[in-house]
Amino acid sequence: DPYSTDPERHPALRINSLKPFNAEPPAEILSDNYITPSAIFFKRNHLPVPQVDPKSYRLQVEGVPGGAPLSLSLEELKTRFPKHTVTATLQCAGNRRSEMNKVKQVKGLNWGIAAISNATWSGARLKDVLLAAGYMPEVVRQTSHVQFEGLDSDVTGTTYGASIPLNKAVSEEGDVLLAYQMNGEDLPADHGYPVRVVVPGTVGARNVKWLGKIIVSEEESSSHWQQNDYKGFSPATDWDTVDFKSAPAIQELPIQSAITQPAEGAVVERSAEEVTVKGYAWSGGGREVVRVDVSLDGGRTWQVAQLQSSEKGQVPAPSPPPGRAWAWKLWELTAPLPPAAQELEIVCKAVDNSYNMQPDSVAPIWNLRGVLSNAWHRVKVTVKE
Ligand code: MTE
Ligand code: MO
Repeated sequence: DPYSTDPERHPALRINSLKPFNAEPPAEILSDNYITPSAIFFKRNHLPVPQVDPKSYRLQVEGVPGGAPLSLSLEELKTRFPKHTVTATLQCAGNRRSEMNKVKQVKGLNWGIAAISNATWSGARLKDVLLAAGYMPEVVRQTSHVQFEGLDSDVTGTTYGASIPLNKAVSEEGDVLLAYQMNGEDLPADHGYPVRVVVPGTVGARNVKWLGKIIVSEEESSSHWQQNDYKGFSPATDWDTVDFKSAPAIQELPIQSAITQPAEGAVVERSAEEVTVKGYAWSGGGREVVRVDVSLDGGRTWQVAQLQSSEKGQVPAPSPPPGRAWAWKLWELTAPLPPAAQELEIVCKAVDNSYNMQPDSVAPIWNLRGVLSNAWHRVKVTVKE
């Protein structure tokens, strides 16, 4: 069993698949912490977790035009390059896929609303490592890509791989990291020990774990996950007609928000007189969430939620520079219970600083892989007299 050496996991996680391991925290506890504890951070593995010996580990860097191949030990990665820390939210392209499944069957893991988490990542800047491998902007085509290969592989030896555009990889403001720490500790085995890529603002799939190799190329990664997966299509496209070459690989993700409390089907007491609603909101590409609207009546009337961008009780973090809002915002609204309502249909929708908003329903954005599921999130609760 290639999975016999997988690490132990926190018992609170809701398991979507055991081998490979895929799990999300219960939504109600996701919004308890601004920084998600690593043990309950969602886990998305396509393959067995590789056992990597930190002493013999080498990170290979290849393909830099005009440069030379570079091989770095873990120690060299930690000591030769400045350590940089970024708080960034990771979201799987399949987050909230289960809502698409209710419209029409899609292919993929049936994620709820918690295939998203927020952590603090520390490591070397990818840009600094590429510079050490001889990267010179003048001699590299700006349309190039940076490919990443994981050390996890299937029985045929095929490894997990993905790529990002070169301009994101080398941008001063892109904050792409070769991270060796998560939340101030060595990366946990499930999250890519000893080194993973963190591409803030970009879909989870490009944040390659157990990083073995970096290749600068004029082509995108040839991996299945870059070419034939993690792409968006029209609701009109089905498995007989789909042409994966016709759509770009998902990179920056769209605006997203969801309600973590109360849970679907919860009961609120009329005598409580008020209801508290909590959730998260985030947008890709470093766009900052500027507002979250909440409705208690299915979207007829709205109230503005309070946004929280640091751990409760702590001094709020300074606003990120424009285009570098990599971390989610938690939000909360306490409102009087509408008189006479026996049921509440709670709805949330977020707005980012480009005024992108979420679509109001799932059907128009339904796609066969069930990715990019970001419609208004709706939760029904009962009011008990
Ligand atoms: N990297 C490797 N090497 N293997 C993987 O299976 N899964 C990707 C990405 N990086 C994956 C990987 C996907 S689809 C997601 S959503 C994120 O890792 C999940 O990161 P996490 O498990 O740290 O939450
Ligand atoms: Mo993912």
